[in-house]
Amino acid sequence: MTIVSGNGFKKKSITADALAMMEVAQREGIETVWDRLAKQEPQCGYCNLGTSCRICAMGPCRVDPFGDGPQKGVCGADADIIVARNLARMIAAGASSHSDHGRDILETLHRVGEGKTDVYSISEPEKLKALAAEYGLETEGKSDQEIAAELAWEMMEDFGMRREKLPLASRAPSSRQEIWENTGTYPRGIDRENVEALHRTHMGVDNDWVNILLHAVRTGLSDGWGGSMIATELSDVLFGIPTPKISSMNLGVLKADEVNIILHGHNPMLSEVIVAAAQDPEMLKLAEKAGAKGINLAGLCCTGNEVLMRKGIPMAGNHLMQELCIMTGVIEAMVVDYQCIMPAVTETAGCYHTKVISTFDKAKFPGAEHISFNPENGMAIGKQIVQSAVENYTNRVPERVHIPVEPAPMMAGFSIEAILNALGGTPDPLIDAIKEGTIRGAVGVVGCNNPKLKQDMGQVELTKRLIENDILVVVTGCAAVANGKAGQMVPEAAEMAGEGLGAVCKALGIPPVLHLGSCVDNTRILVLAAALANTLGVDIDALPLAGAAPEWYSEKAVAIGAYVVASGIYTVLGTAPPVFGSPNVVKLLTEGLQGVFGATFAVEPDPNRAAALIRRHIEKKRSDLGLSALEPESIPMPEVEVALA
Ligand code: BF8
Ligand code: SF4
Repeated sequence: MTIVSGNGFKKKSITADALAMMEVAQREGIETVWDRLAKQEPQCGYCNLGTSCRICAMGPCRVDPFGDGPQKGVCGADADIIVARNLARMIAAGASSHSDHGRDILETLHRVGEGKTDVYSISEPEKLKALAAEYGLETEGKSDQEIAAELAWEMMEDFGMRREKLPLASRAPSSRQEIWENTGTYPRGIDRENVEALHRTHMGVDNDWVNILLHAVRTGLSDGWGGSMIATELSDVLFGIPTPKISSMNLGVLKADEVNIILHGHNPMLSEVIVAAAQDPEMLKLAEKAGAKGINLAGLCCTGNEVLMRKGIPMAGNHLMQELCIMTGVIEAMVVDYQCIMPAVTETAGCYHTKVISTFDKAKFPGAEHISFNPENGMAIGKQIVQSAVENYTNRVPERVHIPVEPAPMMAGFSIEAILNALGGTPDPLIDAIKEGTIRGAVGVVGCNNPKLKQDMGQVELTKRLIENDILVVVTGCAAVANGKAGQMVPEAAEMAGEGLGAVCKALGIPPVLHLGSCVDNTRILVLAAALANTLGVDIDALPLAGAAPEWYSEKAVAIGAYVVASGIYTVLGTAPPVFGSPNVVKLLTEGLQGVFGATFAVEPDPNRAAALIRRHIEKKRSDLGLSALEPESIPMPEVEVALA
């Protein structure tokens, strides 16, 4: 095997733990995501532009919009149609992933309602009742279990075809809902929009590229105001509303003298059970017998974020750490559910004693041990998984143990309820600070790692520039983990913020970068934005807000981008989406959407330039609201000087 990352690995990450483990990979001849990327290069130019199509057997086709090659596929589809279809399919896949996760949580609520589970119960009865009221259900005199059953039954309709509008979308300002109605993008049924997206993008159905993209937006909205929102709301109801707590991040959270279990994936159903099973006296005794001092759980990706937010479980790393963490030699089991789990992890684990344990029947990994998770007897399965990890402790090879860094402390747990609580119960202090200009605005910095970009740099640098210019940053997903590792999420990080934001954070004892949770929890940002807009009596697009996904890689991130922009929030992407083969589609996404949804996309890989774009946007919004504002163009646009990869 050729290890091509070689001495170039310093360019691949800004984090000390990743660089240290890349050295181990090189020394031991273990392949990583960066090596595989190098072997793919140069990647296909047509696919990068979005102008390749393989959706039917008359193809595959490639069109060459800027050259002398074919301008149409065999069926006659041009670059606009092919790019729009491909983008719509990305959004449908992303929205389906989030929404199917939401469905799994919903089915769990349904089981609680039916009394068919040995492990789950209602943790937040008040939130359950409030949700039931939103769905028009009578709760008076009913038990939590009865309400759970009725609410679950109602929410199952959200996935079907009887609704004309998704109920949770009515949380948006009425002016926003009117835009959705007038453009035919108001989401109806979650499954319906996704299936229709697949139907429309079959050969010979929707061939009007604008019409395709409008439906893609509707599909995205069915995720943001539907499937993802259900996932977040019901996870809170079942597992608890997150509250602020101190925890830690990076590979230093692993323990050399304990059994280490990594929780990787997205769905908190299983990980919540593992958290309970790992505290079971019987399991702890087994661990002791095996010679370990305890059982240490650590998260990866969004499952990690879920248990960090609610239980304070430390986080081993974000997306690009999944192979590297195994090379510490201390992982007894990597327990995976679904999404963003590279199939490569089983091969890396094969170089060590680590077991990869897959748990969902819809997500199997060759080379992994499969323990099928069933919520009805979840605790027994949770214990079986923990026991399997504990029994593996004696197989650890002490000479191969290498935990390269000390953990970085950080604060997580900022649900909207927790933010309002920190503000004294109402959003007014935040609104006042924005009005006064001590806080200029707020930005959601979200999304993934992508090996094409230096790991964590986009997230961390962009966040730095924003907070030092008094812009509050809220984070989710793998972006949040980057900020945590970089020390931007402790209350002391108020020192890194500008004078105005810093003073507010110090007064409240909070960091200038607030961890809102996993990627489905981007819906917390929608809820906060809608609450701010409704309080001020304006639409979301009038607010000094923006979104950014500096290092996104996944289809889910594209779905998020679609619903965030269609909800009125300007969004800057760090990785270019595969749309540049159609100048028409690019113009629509970066300019045309402004007239429809009051927000657009921008693509800017350089975090300093992305920060300037966002600051200009926020100052423009402030000025439009009649608030004190800088002249947007007075904010300098830096030259590209950062080495991106
Ligand atoms: O849903 S941020 S790499 S782990 S897709 Fe995946 Fe991206 Fe991480 Fe979470 Ni979100
Ligand atoms: Fe080619 Fe058209 Fe078939 Fe796509 S749908 S593969 S462009 S013939």
